[in-house]
Amino acid sequence: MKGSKFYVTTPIYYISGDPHIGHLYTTVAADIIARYKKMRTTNVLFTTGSDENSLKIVKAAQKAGKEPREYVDDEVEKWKNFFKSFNVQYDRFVRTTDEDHIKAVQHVIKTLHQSGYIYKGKYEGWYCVDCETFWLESDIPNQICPSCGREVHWISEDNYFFKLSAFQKALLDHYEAYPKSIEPESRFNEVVSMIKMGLNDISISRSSVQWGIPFPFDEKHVIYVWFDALINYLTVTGYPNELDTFMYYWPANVHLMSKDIIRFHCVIWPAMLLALGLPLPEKVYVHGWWLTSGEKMSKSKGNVIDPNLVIEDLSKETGISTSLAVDVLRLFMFRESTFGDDAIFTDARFTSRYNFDLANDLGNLISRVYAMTHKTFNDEIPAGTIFSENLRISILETITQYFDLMDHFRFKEALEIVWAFINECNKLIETSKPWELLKQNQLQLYKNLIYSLLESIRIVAILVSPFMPTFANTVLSSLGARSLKEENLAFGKLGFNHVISQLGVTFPRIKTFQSEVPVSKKKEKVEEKKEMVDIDLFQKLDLRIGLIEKAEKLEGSEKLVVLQVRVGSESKQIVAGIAQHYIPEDLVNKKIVVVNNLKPAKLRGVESQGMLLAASNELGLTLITPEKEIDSGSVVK
Ligand code: ME8
Repeated sequence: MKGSKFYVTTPIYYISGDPHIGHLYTTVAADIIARYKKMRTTNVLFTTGSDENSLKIVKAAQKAGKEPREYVDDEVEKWKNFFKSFNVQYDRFVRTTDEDHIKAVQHVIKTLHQSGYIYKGKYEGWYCVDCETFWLESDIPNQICPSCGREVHWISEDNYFFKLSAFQKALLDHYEAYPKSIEPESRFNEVVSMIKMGLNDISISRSSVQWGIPFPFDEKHVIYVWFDALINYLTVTGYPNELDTFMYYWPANVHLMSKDIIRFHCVIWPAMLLALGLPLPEKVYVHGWWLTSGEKMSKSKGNVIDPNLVIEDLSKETGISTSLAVDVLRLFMFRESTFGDDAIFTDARFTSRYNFDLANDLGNLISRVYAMTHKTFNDEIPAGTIFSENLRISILETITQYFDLMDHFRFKEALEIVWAFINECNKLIETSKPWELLKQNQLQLYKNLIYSLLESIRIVAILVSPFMPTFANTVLSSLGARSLKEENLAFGKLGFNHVISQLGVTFPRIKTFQSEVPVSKKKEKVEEKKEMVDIDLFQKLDLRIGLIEKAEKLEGSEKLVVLQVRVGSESKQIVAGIAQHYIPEDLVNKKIVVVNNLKPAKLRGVESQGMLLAASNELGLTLITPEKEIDSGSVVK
């Protein structure tokens, strides 16, 4: 195998539930990375898959009245179709029941046994079936799993163990040498302190369970599901038999996942690789959670965002095709979230992103430029050159910054750069006054302008193509320019005289949108009536307009944000329970209503010198803000 390579993975999913936006997020992130790398002519291996040898599967199969094998064969098709419908182009969907995976796992076990890293012992301890995780007594006050909150079970059986404890120093040395191998940095620090606290050997077999990969030299045991699952990252490279592809693709360039599974990926997995004498992955990139109604999505809470429903609603509301609606959701997920931080899905955010970024900015640019091409040139691309030196520089800078940000998985910022360029093009239409150029008979300048704008649209289409592949291909083919490769990002690739096909209104505006759990399905809430108060009591409250100048999440709290709020000439600190509804950076510069004369109180040890007003219902929470511009410090009455 020749040339540069990039190998990107997602976790392999437990397919006993339906896929939701969280699973889609990781998988589309990998797809975006893969498409971006292909744009830059790198050989890519992008894999995802299903984690099937778990107890969860046995339970779900029983519930469905099926044998585990029949159950996984049925479920896996749902997941594959789901990813396909979101335009995910993986190279391999690995199943842990695949023959080559079973062989790879058994090979690893044999190798580690021969080298003395696997030994037999007795396991006694707690186990969470839902997380497939062993827990120490000290981790689980009340026998409740710290990860999912469900009950844990006591296990006592003869097991095989992996000598994880032997790798504490080697892992710490590795992380000291490669501090960028886990990102974001906060996750790196978390992992290093986890390792410093000491590592115990881990049980890697179960004798009381039949479903799973048999231990190669002791068939009474099956291999612990996590030990088996992690090895999928080797299986897909051809390990251990296809040495050429294995040596070409291994180590992985990046493993993507969310924060709940970093101990497995950043402690156990590298220790297994060290024990095998194999190189460690270049990077583990840990993204945040998608939250809805302020909580991590989970089926049991009934707050899961179903991406199919989002697409269906959007398509119905706007009339755009479902494949374009897929692009919109793909774009939204990465324009809205900072990759690495938690993100919140609400209809309001989805609608305003769509209306501002697509209907206004991008959609307007395309319809204005295409309309001018139609009107003056009868849809033919005019023979022109770059309109101005500024535009040339701006294109070059946009591409350079985009590459740098995409290389570091900073998707949101990369898209911001592209959108800044889109808006520059929109501004160029206003400042260059094309209708006046025509009136003044400056035809060549007008041709240069239209050609440059069509070229800019073509370049934008290539830049957004990893996120919005259908949109990119539609635009490119309307311009008669198909290639998504990096070399086509150069200005001047668009052929003259091609007759463009008009696209109409690419993104019609959304007026209403509803894809969260409908209110009607939520439990009825009993209206809470409060006793009547007289006006004197109300007038004792000093309500003021405040301007949020700074907002930070309170370390160690899921709910609290610490705000610095200007109220007239005074600045005060307010601790508010809104972290699950707002991203702190989005709060800065918002004007809110503050209860200014509330006695200070301490929340989680931090002083709060007031309170803000907000309204909430089952779907979420919204801050009360003034309807018109008004100075901070103004009295609210
Ligand atoms: O953990 N927000 O599988 P899993 C963002 N089989 N991402 C989310 C999410 C959310 N609300 N919910 C899920 C397993 N994810 C194991 C993995 S790998 C060798 C074995 C994504 O089905 C995220 O990537 O529970 C998370 O790490 C993964 O789904 C967990 O998937």
